[in-house]
Amino acid sequence: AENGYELWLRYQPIEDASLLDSYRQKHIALFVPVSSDTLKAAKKELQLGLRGLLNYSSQEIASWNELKEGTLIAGTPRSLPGLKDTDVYRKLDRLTEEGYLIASSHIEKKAVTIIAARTDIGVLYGVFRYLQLMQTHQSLAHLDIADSPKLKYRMLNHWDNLNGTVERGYAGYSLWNWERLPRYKDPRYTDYARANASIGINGIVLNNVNAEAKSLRTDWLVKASGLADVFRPYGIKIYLTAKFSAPKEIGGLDTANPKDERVRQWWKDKVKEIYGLIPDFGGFLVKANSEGQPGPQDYGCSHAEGANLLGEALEPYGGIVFWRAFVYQNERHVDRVVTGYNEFKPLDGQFGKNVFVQPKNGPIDFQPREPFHPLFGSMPDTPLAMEFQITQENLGHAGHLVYLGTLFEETLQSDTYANGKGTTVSKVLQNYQHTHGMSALAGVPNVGTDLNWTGHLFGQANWYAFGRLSWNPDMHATDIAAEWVKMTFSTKQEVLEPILRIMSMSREAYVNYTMPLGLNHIMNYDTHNGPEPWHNDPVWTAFDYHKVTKDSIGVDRTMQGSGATRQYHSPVFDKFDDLNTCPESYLLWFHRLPWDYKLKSGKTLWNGLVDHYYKGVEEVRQMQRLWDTLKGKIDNERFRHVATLLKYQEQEAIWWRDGCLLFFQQYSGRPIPSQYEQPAHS
Ligand code: GCW
Repeated sequence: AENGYELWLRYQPIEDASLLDSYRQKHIALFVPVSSDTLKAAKKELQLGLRGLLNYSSQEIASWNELKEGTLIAGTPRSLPGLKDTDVYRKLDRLTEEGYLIASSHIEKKAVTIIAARTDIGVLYGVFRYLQLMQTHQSLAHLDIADSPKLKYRMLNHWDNLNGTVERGYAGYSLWNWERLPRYKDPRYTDYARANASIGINGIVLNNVNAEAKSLRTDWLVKASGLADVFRPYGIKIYLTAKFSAPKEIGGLDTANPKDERVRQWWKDKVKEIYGLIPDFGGFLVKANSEGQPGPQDYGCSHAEGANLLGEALEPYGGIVFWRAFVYQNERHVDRVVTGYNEFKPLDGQFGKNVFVQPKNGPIDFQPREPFHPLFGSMPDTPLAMEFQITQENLGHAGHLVYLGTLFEETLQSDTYANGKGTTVSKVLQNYQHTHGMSALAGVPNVGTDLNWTGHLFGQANWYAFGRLSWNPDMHATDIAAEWVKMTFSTKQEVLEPILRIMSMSREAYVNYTMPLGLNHIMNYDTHNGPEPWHNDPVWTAFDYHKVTKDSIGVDRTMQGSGATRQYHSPVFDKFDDLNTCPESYLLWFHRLPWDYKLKSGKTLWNGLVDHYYKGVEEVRQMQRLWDTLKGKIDNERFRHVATLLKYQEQEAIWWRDGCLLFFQQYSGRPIPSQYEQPAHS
């Protein structure tokens, strides 16, 4: 059944006869000696792929003497000593530890293809890329590919609770069956590792940042070691969240004060125990002094002192700390946007060598559109990891088709001007590799026990796009989308083209029908789906985010207001601060404006706002029409799944549009222009 379980690793038969023939010629024989679990996994994947794509089994050979025309060779200088005598050998120097080469070559006048790497994991990555070439119907003649990841730590941060639920997860329950671990290893774990390795993910935090201390208890560590065993051949290390109060909660101490010698010793002992069970354990991810979580500030210590406590314990084993910078005060007079920067910027340079500070992509909280977080470009002496959300907490859960590659690219390609023009967020992240020897990108995944992993089939594209960008943060979202569609649906133009159009318009459509012109955080207070700009309670209200009155709407974050614009380097600061140059997509994020303010179109702010909401709904209808052209061109099962969800999305888009406009209209006192169907009062 076409239920989506196989993700982009479907390996569907090549239909075009001449293409098929040309591919088969390249695989007359296979020469892949395996001496490790990783190479075994690579070979197994290769065979699975070739069987599916070419419906053909290659002859296996065991030595260089048997090489024949049309042999595919894969390995490292260790697994394949003969590599040293080939023309690809010297090119291996250009790769990082995890990189690979794919090259057409000749050995003793016989045409062969070589997948080579310095390490076994590089070979596995090369195999996935090689299969991708065939999945996307590219020529295998004259290959000369050399590729290495541009970021070192390519992380998924699961928000999985130990009871099997997933915080902000919309695709079923947690994949981890803790009750049966470590003795029963669900085969699905292996498929999960394959999917992640195919896009370069090399680290998985197993549990929620809203942490439970018991995940660090011996019995749970033993369970986690079972997952580490499954993931290891695929180059994936496991990490755990560390609850700062663990020494108190499970360690029998009366404090978790980082200055207390017993606390320091407890963490050292705990880490030692972990490495005894999981020799390649990755490290800790920590949410501290944020939304009620315990942290070093409980003891008058700084975030740096807290992070370094864990960093020092992990250091002897090569472990890493990811310390989140998602902090804000629950006080209404403090602009939430400025807090992360204000707390962390002064600590630049105080974090240990194996510590990342991890802000979210923007300064509020995974909104449909945010300007990049101003810490990027402002902490040159501290390696920063960036956290994206792949799960669509504020982007329609698993009900809306929203391709996030576009959002990721928008943030990564934003220019911070930290070292002049061209210092994009992506370059900032990559630069830490040079200055600190480490670099990272993290994503909160959207996977669960749903048959298709992500709830909405198109959620798979967001997982795929995140992985590709963690490997190379300068890739273009449209190129990634094209790869994904070809592997997931078809390479045929009549399928590819409409799906690409849907994907590329989908994120802006979502912004239009939910939070256009820089509006943010007006979603339902609890579920974070659907509109609730009217939310108003004494502690924390949607009014703090839009500040609507009869005169105006938006938040003044210029130098006259909260000064958030000052957190950006010039000329970004000037661009945002000046109403004349502030992009309209961030207008109400940075500026507070009267309802009759004239937009670039010449329309009033009110009429422009109405236009965006109506346009968003129309765009969803256009997505439906594009999707309908696929009827009969793809399998019915996936066709109907997406068609049904697009209908649902249209209804929710109308809910958003009408909910927001009817609410804001009470303040603007202006009509919905008559050209539009009028919102339904219900
Ligand atoms: O936006 C909020 C989410 C919380 C989440 C928090 C965070 C894990 O609604 O569910 O908690 O962000 O990122 O820490």
